[in-house]
Amino acid sequence: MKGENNVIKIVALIFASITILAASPLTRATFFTTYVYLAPQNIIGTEYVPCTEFTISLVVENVSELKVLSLNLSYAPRILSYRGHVIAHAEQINSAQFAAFDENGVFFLNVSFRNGLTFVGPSQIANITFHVLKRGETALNLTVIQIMDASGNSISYETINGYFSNLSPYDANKDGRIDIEDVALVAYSLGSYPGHPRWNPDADVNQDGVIDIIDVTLVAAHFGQY
Ligand SMILES: [Ca+2]
Ligand SMILES: [Ca+2]
Repeated sequence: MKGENNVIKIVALIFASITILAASPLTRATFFTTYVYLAPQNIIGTEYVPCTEFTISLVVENVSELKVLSLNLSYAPRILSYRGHVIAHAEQINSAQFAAFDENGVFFLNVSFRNGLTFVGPSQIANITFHVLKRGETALNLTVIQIMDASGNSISYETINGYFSNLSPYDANKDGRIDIEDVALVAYSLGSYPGHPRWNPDADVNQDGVIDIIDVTLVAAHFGQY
C-alpha cells in the first residue's frame, strides 16, 4: 500500500510539473524573478588600501532570451575610479558600448547579444574593475536603463545594489584615520546603549550593543592606523 501511495504521489508530481511547464508565459514569468546585481554584493575590508584595485561582477539571474541590457553603475568618485571591464559571453555579443564618467562616478554599459541569452540561476554579464582612491564607503548603485528580450519586450526585473567600504571599524567618525577624534567620539557615548540619548552606533566599534571601556580600548589600540 505504501508503495502504491508513493507511485500516486510521483504521478501527481509529474502531472503538476507538466501543468506548470504548459502554463502561459505570463504565469511562468511570475515563477522566476529576473535579478540584476553585483557580486560580491558587499566589498568590505581595510585591505582595500588606496592605489589597489578590485573587480566585481555584474550578474543577471533567471532570465529568458536576454537581448539588450543597458545600465548605469554609480559610485562615490572621491573614493573609487573606474579602471576597466570585460564583458562575458564574448561569442554572443552583437554590440557593446560603454562610458565612464569618472568625475560624476557613473559607469554606463550597453550590451546587446546576437541571440537571446537564457539562464536559470546567476550568470556573469561583465566584470568591472575599480581603482581605490582613498578610504571611505560608497554605495554601488545599479540603475537599469533598458532590459529587453529577443522579442523586443521589456523584461521585468529587480536590482540589488552593492556596497564598498575600506574603513576600519575603529574609525568611529569614518574619516579614514584612527585618531584622538575617534577616541573622543567613543568616550562621549560611554555608557550608552540603543535608545540612549548619547547612543551612536558608529562608536560601538565591537558592535555588542553597548558602548563601554572595551570600545575605548579597541580604538586606542588601533590609534594612528587607517
Ligand atoms: Ca577617524
Ligand atoms: Ca561595544
